[in-house]
Amino acid sequence: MSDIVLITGATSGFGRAAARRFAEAGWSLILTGRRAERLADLEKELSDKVPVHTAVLDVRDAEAIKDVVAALPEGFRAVKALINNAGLALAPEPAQKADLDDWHTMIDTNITGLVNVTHSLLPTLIETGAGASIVNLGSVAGQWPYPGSHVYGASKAFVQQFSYNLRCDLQGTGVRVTDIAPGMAETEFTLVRTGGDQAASDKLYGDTTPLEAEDIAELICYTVSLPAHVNVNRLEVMPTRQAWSAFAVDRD
Ligand code: NDP
Ligand code: 8X3
Repeated sequence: MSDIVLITGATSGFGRAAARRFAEAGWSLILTGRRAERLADLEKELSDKVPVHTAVLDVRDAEAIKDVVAALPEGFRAVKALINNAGLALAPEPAQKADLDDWHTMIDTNITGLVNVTHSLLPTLIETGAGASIVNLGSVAGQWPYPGSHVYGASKAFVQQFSYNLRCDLQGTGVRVTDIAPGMAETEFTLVRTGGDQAASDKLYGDTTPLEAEDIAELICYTVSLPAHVNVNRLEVMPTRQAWSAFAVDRD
């Protein structure tokens, strides 16, 4: 029987690329996200290659997650890898101009959603034991401050520390935990962050060479496919053409 991966946010970006990469590697796929039509398209695309189960899921809804896990069909229950990828940034403006609802949406999705899914899958992953993995999508924004990152970056700092803390508690179970922290990657991320501003997205990713969703999918698949005794704690990855910048100084 093939290994089983559950991916949150499989309808776009890293999640969709990871679904395709895991299919190439022969894994059975549990694909989740809010957009049913995209899940159906992906199922149609990949189900010739590997078994695919899809479930419409908003990770903010803890009860819905329990239902999805309880309703996993035979052949999809023994999940070996959980990819906590669903997430978003909103409100690119400075903190003092940001909408409080946007802050709550980021916290509810990137923090509460991620712990909801993790909590529901932990018993299964522990039962799977040696070789099981949780991969959490953090960000360089969880480590490095920049203007307009406010709650988004802070939510990804949570993801990093939660990943490390999980490792401590899961020691002895065989379940591995990894925080993958990408830098700038061209997906729908900036469209979502800017409320659908295609020009802003094109400008950010234009005239340079951002990471592609497939780059991160490759790292996700690589991480969970390493021998069971190897745990990658954190992988920070940037485009070669992205680096840190100088401190900002306010002057008279
Ligand atoms: P995309 O916007 O392309 O994809 C985000 C995915 O998250 C979508 O599939 C979306 O699906 C899903 N999602 C959002 N909110 C929810 C929700 N409430 N419930 C379930 N699914 C949800 O962005 P990326 O692929 O770039 O982002 C994936 C992850 O990577 C995020 O956690 C992001 O923070 C992180 N990241 C992105 C970077 C980048 O530069 N692109 C860099 C570093 C980290 P749907 O709308 O159908 O629910
Ligand atoms: C997204 C990457 O550089 O916009 O997590 O913070 S960045």
